[in-house]
Amino acid sequence: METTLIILKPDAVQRGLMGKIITRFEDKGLHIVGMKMMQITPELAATHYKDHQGKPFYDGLVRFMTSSPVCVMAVRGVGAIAICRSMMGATFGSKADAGTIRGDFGVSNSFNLIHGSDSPEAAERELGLFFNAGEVLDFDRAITPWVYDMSGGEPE
Ligand code: IDP
Ligand code: MG
Repeated sequence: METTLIILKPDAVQRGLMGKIITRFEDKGLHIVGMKMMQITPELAATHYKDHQGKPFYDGLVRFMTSSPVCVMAVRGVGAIAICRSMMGATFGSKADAGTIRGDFGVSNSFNLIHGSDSPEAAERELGLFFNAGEVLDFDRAITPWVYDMSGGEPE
């Protein structure tokens, strides 16, 4: 099982879209194992987006991410990182396919509603940035044997 960091960005929170977006992950069968609202500090935004420092959109990105509260989630499942990225859609709302979160709920290229880790290394790093020890919970979910075929012992 992989666990990935999802951030519902300030535009998703302000536009009242948290419930609709969270429902997509739950409906897919993914397991939400951590969730909280928080205000991102400029320091945290800089650390999180360190790979983008120096790019033309960087200052605006940090301003946006710190402008209003976000909802951060730890989302677990087999292949959860790639599944969440495909559910999010392409970076720009104007280009994202219909059926994806960015494609269905937004048109902006910078206000694109959602962040998701893009690799196992990024997921581990980012979960550590946004969640304190004990905030990501390990618990069994009653529906898991119906979400996955467990007949071989492993979720399939
Ligand atoms: P991702 O969120 O799909 O992984 P990245 O390329 O990692 O996309 O960029 C991080 C975030 O920076 C994007 O989600 C978006 O909010 C913002 N961003 C990226 N490229 C641009 C741009 O060209 N103009 C404005 N904002 C951008
Ligand atoms: Mg990225």
